[in-house]
Amino acid sequence: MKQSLLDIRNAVTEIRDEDFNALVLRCLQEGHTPMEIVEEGLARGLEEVGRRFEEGEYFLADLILAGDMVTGATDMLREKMPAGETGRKGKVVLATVQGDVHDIGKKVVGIMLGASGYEVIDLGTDVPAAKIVETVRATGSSMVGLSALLTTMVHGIGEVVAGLVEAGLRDRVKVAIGGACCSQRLADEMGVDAFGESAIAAVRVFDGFRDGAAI
Ligand code: B12
Repeated sequence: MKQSLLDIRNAVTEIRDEDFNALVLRCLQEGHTPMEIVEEGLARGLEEVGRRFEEGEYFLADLILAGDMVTGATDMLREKMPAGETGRKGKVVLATVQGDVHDIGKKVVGIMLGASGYEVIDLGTDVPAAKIVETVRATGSSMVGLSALLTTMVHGIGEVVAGLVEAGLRDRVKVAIGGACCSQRLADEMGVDAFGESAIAAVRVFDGFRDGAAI
């Protein structure tokens, strides 16, 4: 791995925010794509922060600081992404499930989907199932992306599926999930159509939805 990507990863892991955005910019200037910087640098660094938190070496304040560092860098990278022909591929309603405020990964997924031609309706974090279903109905969207990082909140995924069924929308709407606590197994259990392990996978998943259905 290139040194500058490693430097980004280490800065996040060790929560060194001094000159952090300059480091990210340097990496861009060296020719790395925003996606490489996110996946190889920022996300890997956060993974290690999460591990240290789990082991009691880091505290909540550290999670917050690391999260802020990465959010700032992600917002900066968003501006460097090519604007796709927005909406060409259809509308995706994106949300983090109720009770969960993690949004860095969802934002990255939104950036990638936008850049590859989807219109992204990002409802934010901690979103009740009813609001997601209502947005699908009101916008006529046929795709939903749900982010879930907390094991304790995954039931929110099932609530969205149930809400779509109840509203008579399930037949024409495809649902994908992603986030640290998601897996193909969880997707099967919750009755959703797909699981994506990264933002790049998210594009593949939603492209697959379009190919498989008359949208
Ligand atoms: C940063 C962080 C925070 C920040 C979030 C800031 C923010 N604005 O998002 C803050 C400090 C707020 C936070 C709070 C908490 N957190 Co936290 N957090 C993290 C951490 C370190 C990184 C998450 C992250 O941003 N990763 C980087 C992104 C890029 O990766 P990602 O989210 O996985 O997204 C990628 C893919 O999953 C995928 N993807 C994501 N969404 C979607 C959606 C679709 C549709 C698709 C296809 C793909 C996809 O693409 C993304 C890009 O590649 C993780 C550790 C980890 N390993 O995940 C813990 C972690 C998720 N947190 C955890 C916990 C316990 C908490 C708290 C409960 C702590 C507490 N005691 O209060 C609170 C909960 C608050 C709440 N109600 O939600 C646990 C969850 C354990 C569990 N399994 O339930 C983790 C795993 C840490 C740990 N190892 O213990 N956290």
